[in-house]
Formats: sequence, structure tokens, C-alpha cells
Amino acid sequence: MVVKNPQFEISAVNPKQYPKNKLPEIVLVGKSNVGKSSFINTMINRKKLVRTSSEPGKTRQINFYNIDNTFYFVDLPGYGYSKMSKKEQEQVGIFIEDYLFHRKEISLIIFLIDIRHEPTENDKLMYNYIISSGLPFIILANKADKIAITKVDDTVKKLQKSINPIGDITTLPFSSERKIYKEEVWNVILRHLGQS
Ligand SMILES: Nc1nc2c(ncn2[C@@H]2O[C@H](COP(=O)(O)OP(=O)(O)OP(=O)(O)O)[C@@H](O)[C@H]2O)c(=O)[nH]1
Ligand SMILES: [Mg+2]
Repeated sequence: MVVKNPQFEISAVNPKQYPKNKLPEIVLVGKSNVGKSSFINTMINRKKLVRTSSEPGKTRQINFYNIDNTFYFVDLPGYGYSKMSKKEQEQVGIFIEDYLFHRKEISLIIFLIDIRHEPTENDKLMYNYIISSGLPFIILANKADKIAITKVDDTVKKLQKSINPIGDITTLPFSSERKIYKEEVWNVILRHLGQS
């Protein structure tokens, strides 16, 4: 997939600001610092279209990136960022849930977890939430560059067993650092957009 003209469109702080053109949306979900914003840059071959940070809690709004007028990548704030006040965490949580539950344009959720760790309690809550929403999703075990390449496949299998024991949800490794598994993920995205 060659992306020609990705554009930042809007950083929404309330639903009235969401785009109105009905393009399908591919949404990034996951705990703070897992690499959601970096994922978008990697997929579109841009270093800095989406702001990333080694400090968790970088993304606080719902950011829409218009990809060649074909679809949006939607970058959500991460959950589980302990430095945010309880009240702020709650507000961000309600904002995310409201978007996920009501937004008709969502065509795929990309749920990122960290390949190095067992899924957190919040990851499991989010998993259950996505399941209950009935929306299509895939799981990506991100930061695959952080473990030995020979261990990647087994680790992904173990993670899937832990979070999705039935094994019915596509679960793939990913790494923004090494830019590996990009094509596999593009294939899934294009399938969900009805383009392949
Ligand atoms: N090694 C490695 N580091 C990564 C990878 N993806 C992201 N990072 C790093 O992880 C940190 C967080 O990345 P972000 O993309 O800002 O994470 P985020 O999920 O958007 O975080 P919030 O906006 O706080 O929710 C940055 O320092 C990135 O460079 C990856 O695949 N491998
Ligand atoms: Mg972010």
C-alpha cells in the first residue's frame, strides 16, 4: 500500500468535531505508551505526522488522520496512564467509550498490546469492552523488536492464549522500530476497507 497524501484533519475534544464525510475509520486502541501514534507514522511512512513521545499520556484528544481521502486512522488517547489524575483518566475513559460505542464509521479496531508483558488488567477490560461492542478488531503485539526474533511467534501465541483463549481474533506481531509486519497489517486493513 502506497500512501500519497496523509493529512492531519482534526483533534477532537467532543463528538461535534468528528469528521462528517463518512469515510471509514481504522482506530488505534491500547494502553498509554504502547505505540499507537508511532504505528500510524510507520504505516504511512512519515516520521512525524503524528506526535509521539517517550512520556506516556501524549495523546489526549481523538485525532483524525485523513489517508488519501479513502479512510481515517483515528488515534485515541491511551489508558492506564497513572500520572493523569483520576478525574482526567475518567474523562478520557468516557470520551473513548463514547466514541467506540456510537461511532458508526468504525470499520476496524487495531488493539495494541506490548509483546514483552502479560496483558494488563486494563488491557483485559478493553478486550471485553471491544468484544461487547461487536466491532471487528485485530490484536497487535507491538514492540516486537524488543525480543529475540526467534521468540516472536511463540510469544504472540502465548499472549493470544492469555487474552483471547478461543483464538478467533487475528493476532500478529508488529514493530514500528524495525518496520516489520507492515505488509501483513496493511493486508488486514485493506480487507476491512473492502479494497482487496
Ligand atoms: N522499541 C520500540 N519502541 C516503540 C515502538 N513503537 C513505539 N515505540 C516507542 O514507544 C514510545 C511511545 O510511543 P507512542 O507512539 O507515543 O505511544 P502511544 O501509544 O501513542 O502513547 P499515548 O499517546 O501516551 O497513549 C515512544 O518512545 C516510541 O518511540 C516499537 O515498535 N518498538
Ligand atoms: Mg499517542
